[in-house]
Amino acid sequence: MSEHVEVPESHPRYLSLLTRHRIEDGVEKGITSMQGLIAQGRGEAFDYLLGERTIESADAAERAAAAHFLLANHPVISVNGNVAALCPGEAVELAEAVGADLEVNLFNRTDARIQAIAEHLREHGAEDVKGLTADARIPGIDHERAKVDADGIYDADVVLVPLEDGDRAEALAEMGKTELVIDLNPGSRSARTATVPIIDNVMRAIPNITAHARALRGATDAELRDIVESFDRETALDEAERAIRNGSFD
Ligand code: PTJ
Repeated sequence: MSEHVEVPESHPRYLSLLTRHRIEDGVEKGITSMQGLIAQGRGEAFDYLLGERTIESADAAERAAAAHFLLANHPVISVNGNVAALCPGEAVELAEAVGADLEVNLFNRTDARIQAIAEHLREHGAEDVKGLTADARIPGIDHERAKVDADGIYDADVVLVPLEDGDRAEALAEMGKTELVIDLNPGSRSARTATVPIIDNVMRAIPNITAHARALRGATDAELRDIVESFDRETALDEAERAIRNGSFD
């Protein structure tokens, strides 16, 4: 949190204010883009209506995501400037829990931001951070998000894409990858394209996927496949939309 601002934990909007400070700090450190501030504002509005909680259908999506991770041959967690600012330690912990790679992939890509994010993830315990080589391209995308590592996202069978824009989500789906998308907007193109749309705040979703993965560690492949197959993406999207439409303005 910014050193100059202290928010008491008793403040009714403590978590939301903490989130804002993390994003502000991210911008100050050269991790988060200015557009990341705007994306955060949009996400906050949806989260407010959701009641800033993980709804039941999102928890089911997080459990299905954990099962996908545990069944994967090569899972990768894509990290952008918002995720790096909001939950770097939690992303590293999830990567360790499910044996996934972490790869920096940016919409507003600059070398300086890529390096700053990789360094920030290392400071939070990451040993190997991908995304710096960028020696492969996702077909069908004409912006910077196409740039991926050949032995990272390009080769992955399961990719977690938090706070995505729709283009890459669609292109990754075209490549036949299983996409786990975290986005507070159930109507966003990426959520609508995802194999598993997780309509939750990334700060709650990532630790909860880790918790599910730990709980499922002893499960057989058949049990994991059962979890994957019984998850219904349309229900998850509908439930989230209903919760938001009925959300309270208190
Ligand atoms: O770091 P970069 O350069 O890769 O840029 C990242 C951003 C997020 C700026 C870029 O991907 C972008 O512009 O995204 P969009 O198109 O604004 O979409 C962001 C989506 O994430 C929106 O649907 C928001 O509702 C959602 N969102 C914002 N904050 C959160 C969130 N979803 C989950 N958790 C959040 N904390």
